[in-house]
Amino acid sequence: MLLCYAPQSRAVRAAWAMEELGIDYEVERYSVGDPNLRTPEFRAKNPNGRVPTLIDGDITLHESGAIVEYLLAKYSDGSLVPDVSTAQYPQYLQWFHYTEGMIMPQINNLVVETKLLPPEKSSEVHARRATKLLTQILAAVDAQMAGRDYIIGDFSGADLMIGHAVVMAGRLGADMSAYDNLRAYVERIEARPAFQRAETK
Ligand SMILES: N[C@@H](CCC(=O)N[C@@H](CS)C(=O)NCC(=O)O)C(=O)O
Repeated sequence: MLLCYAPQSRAVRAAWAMEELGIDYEVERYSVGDPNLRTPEFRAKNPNGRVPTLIDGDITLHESGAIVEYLLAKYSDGSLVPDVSTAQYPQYLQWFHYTEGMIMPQINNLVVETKLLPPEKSSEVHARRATKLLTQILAAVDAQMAGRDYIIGDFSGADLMIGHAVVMAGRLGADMSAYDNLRAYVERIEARPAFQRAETK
């Protein structure tokens, strides 16, 4: 198993999933904005020239949510995914997909404005708007976390997605001062040894 990885990127989710599941994997390391992601060789693995990209034998996947679902379906004993007959299952889907659907678009905007564009092309107005929207979108996650240690109660595959996104949001400057539950969630995620290993591949 080979993971094309960059630190401080969505590739951490894929590495974290494999660390939690105890899967052996190799890492090909890049950085966000790396010209090596734009080569024809790399684009043959991922047409968008991005990470994560997972290669498992003759299977290549290049969408973080799909990679996490694939790893859980193929290599977990089912422990990180609630059974479809339970009340937790629709909640699992909801928060798993809230990550790329709601949180990440604002994180993308923020990263573009604050990290990727050169100062003469970036816009403080756009960055402020993205930070404000990101903070608003996190309110629903904070409410969901009330009385829970993880997003659906027990640690699950949904945390691999949304837990990572919430950690990223905090590091990028989302205002979590009113979100006590979220701040505790971030601490809980960052304390997991598998998450720590995944961050430093
Ligand atoms: N929806 C995709 C997004 C992938 C993506 O945008 N990855 C970013 C890092 S978080 C990337 O590879 N950026 C590299 C670059 O633009 O240089 C996923 O979830 O995997």
